[in-house]
Amino acid sequence: MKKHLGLPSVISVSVSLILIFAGAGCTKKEDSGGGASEKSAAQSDKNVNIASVGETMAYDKTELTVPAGQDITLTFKNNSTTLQHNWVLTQPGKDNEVGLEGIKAGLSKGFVPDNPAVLAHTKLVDANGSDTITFKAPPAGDYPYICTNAGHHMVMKGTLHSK
Ligand code: CU1
Repeated sequence: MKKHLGLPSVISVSVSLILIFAGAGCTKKEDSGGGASEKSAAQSDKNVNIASVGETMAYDKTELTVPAGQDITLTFKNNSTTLQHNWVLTQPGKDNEVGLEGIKAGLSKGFVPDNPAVLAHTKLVDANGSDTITFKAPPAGDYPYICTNAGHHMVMKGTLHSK
């Protein structure tokens, strides 16, 4: 059952297309914080660590880079003392749809909907907890990741670069 999501979905797709074209036309990355952050964003690794930031709805990394088609081991550490979070990787342009369906899926499903656009996900991790998953990195491209705990996906998100 696909739902028409209207304008936000259109905007999301448009933004994704813009990002795809921007990425295709230019391999130079924005310099935002000097060499160290550039390296961490560009570094491609089969072992990935990501965490939540304090009591905020944010990941400590908004960009991850992995080698396409390889088996990836990802550990998500939840540093909050109160909030539950997860890490959900989706097909390009599907983050908002998956986030909204996740709310409906509810706590019993860890807010992860039964949707083929979900490529990989951790469990819903309790405060101070962590979860490690393995998954095959998708074909080369840019894929959104989100936390699907109810209300988080609009702000708690990032992009996985598979290359
Ligand atoms: Cu979250």
